Amino acid sequence: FANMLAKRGALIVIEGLDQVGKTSQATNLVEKLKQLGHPAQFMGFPERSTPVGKMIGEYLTRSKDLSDEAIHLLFTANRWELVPVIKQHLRDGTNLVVDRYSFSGMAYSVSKKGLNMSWCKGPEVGLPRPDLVLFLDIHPSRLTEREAFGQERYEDLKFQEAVRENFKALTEDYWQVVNADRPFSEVGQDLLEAAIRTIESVPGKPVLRLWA
Ligand code: FDM
Repeated sequence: FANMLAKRGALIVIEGLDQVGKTSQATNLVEKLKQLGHPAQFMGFPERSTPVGKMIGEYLTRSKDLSDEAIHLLFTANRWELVPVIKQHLRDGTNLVVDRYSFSGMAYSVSKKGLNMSWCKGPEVGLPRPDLVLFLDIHPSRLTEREAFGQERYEDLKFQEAVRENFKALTEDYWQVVNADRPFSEVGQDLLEAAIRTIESVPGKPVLRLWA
């Protein structure tokens, strides 16, 4: 991505446990950014509309079983197949707000025990590195109270506790941890401020490669 130095969009990722409010916050953030004159576009992983995404969807709703290795690689492939779209948006100056990315890919797979960190990381290496990761943090016991919790695979308290620990182990300097156990609008305001700071800082900076 060495030629992407001029005015470009920021790659902003929202991460966190199931049902913490990532999708609503991401959608809201896109709207707020647009209102302030920053071109913005929502994206989410898994993107279930592609052929790979359809297999992931069937796995998550339990209509299909796959080995832990196979589903891990499908989640990664689902990101790689959208890299051209991501790069085009950033080049066009559109800021991307992405609901889950490789950090979910790592945190969930590694929580399965059979898979280790370095094996899981391999296929993620070289994806566009986010300029900002907003980690919506909450204690998992606060999530099990929510109505939709428990419907899909992985929505189990013990598993979510492991996922939270594995997320935290991935923290890097481009991460910001946001306390998500607060009213929606307060969380949203923090996300907006962090996003704008990042958007203003990216022009002239290349898009880096994740874990490379
Ligand atoms: N998930 C999501 C993974 O295990 N790996 C990944 O790479 C991604 C992107 O899929 F339980 C898990 C996390 C969650 C499930 O996510 C579906 P959504 O946000 O509920 O669609």
